[in-house]
Amino acid sequence: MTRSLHHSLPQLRRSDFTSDFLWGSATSAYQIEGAAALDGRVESIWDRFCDQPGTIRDGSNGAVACDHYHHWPEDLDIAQSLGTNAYRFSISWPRIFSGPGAEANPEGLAFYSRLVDGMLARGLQPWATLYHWDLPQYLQDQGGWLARDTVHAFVEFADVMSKHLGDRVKHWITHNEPWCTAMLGHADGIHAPGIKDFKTAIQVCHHVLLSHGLATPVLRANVTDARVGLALNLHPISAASNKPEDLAAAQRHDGLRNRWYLDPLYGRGYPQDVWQALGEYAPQVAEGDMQAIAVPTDFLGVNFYFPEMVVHAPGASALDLRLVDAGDVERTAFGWEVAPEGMTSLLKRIQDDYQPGAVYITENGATYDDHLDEQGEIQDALRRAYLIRHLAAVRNAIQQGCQIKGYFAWSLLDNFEWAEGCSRRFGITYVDFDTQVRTLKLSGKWYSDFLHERETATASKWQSAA
Ligand code: IFM
Repeated sequence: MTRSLHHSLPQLRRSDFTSDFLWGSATSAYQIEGAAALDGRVESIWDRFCDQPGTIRDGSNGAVACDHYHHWPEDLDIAQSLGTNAYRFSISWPRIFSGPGAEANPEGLAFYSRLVDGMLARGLQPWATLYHWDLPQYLQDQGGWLARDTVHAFVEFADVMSKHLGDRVKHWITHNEPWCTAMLGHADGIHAPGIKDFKTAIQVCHHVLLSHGLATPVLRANVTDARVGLALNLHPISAASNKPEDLAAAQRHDGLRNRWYLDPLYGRGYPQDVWQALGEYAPQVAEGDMQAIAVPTDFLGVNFYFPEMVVHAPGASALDLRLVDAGDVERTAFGWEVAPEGMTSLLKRIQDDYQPGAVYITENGATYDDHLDEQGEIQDALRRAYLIRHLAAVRNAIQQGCQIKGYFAWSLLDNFEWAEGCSRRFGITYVDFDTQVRTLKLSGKWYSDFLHERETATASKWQSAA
């Protein structure tokens, strides 16, 4: 059930943030590019996954998506018109490498070169993500992320891309949301490659983290003034009751959701409580792996969407716990709880527990059921309110001492939302997938007013509309 509550919205101005705060929007290759069979791009695990009946809610795929491969100048124009000064995109690995031992594909390299030049020409600082889930299928055929060789293939990919773009791209995100790669793709099987095996997922997770650790020094070596990090999806976790067993379950869930990534990245190794709870599922770790994963980074990317609540439930999962519904709370159309206060507390906890230096909100956004009205407009007042409230949450976290340096709205465009297909719209720009016409939504207009410091952006104007 989607429930929206009428909230009084916080007053928010761009000047609440420092003048060097980075403002952006984010996308990813498979979700927007299309052109799946063009200019030497080979099959990705998502092409293969989407072909299997029943995997994607509306039966769609990313073969065309937003056709950003051809529409990119218009899309970057939109990002520029918003008043953003950064743009986060990802690089499609199957556009660059076509098979084992193959040379990098010149047409793939040229596309990203054009794209980056287009960003720079529009005053948008390019933020490149290397892995946003579209592994080449030929690598999956050789074992995918379960195979340690894929770690080395990733490092080669990072090497080639940073040599090619490093004169212009200084900000590099190695991986987007390793939890999703591992768990949704290899335990739940609801994402590509569709494997359902928890032990595999835990090993995949280790290899993904290791590939981050080994690629980081390569990026630094190739790029003068490189700033390297990765983007984690992190969640505030609570117990459904104060019973000791539920509190312990929440601790374990937090362990696998959050600390399993943060602890090793910040030099503490895998959290021992989770390692023990995993028992036979614990990953194989070679000598030197943990030191590699703990390589210093320049920033932490935080993707924030929703909190989770758990109960102790023996046998329900490998960690003997189950997610529970938080009840009558405000939700997006996805059913995700809307919890801006949770964002502030999560950011504060990250600051206190890990002191990550710089933090960037590399994704934050919401899906609602958007409709074009008779005037051809999308009155997504709920998404606008979501943005205002979450940006206020970021501001509050900064006031509490968090070192947050930038914010990327997810997403610039409606796009292919993975297993949900094109049925879930996260964009601040509406995309008509039949005509490829783009229309800035009310939320996008608000973001633009806010960034341009127009009076129309002040929250009081929106009180009744949320
Ligand atoms: O669309 C995704 C994105 O690819 C990764 N983070 C979450 C978004 C919304 O589900």
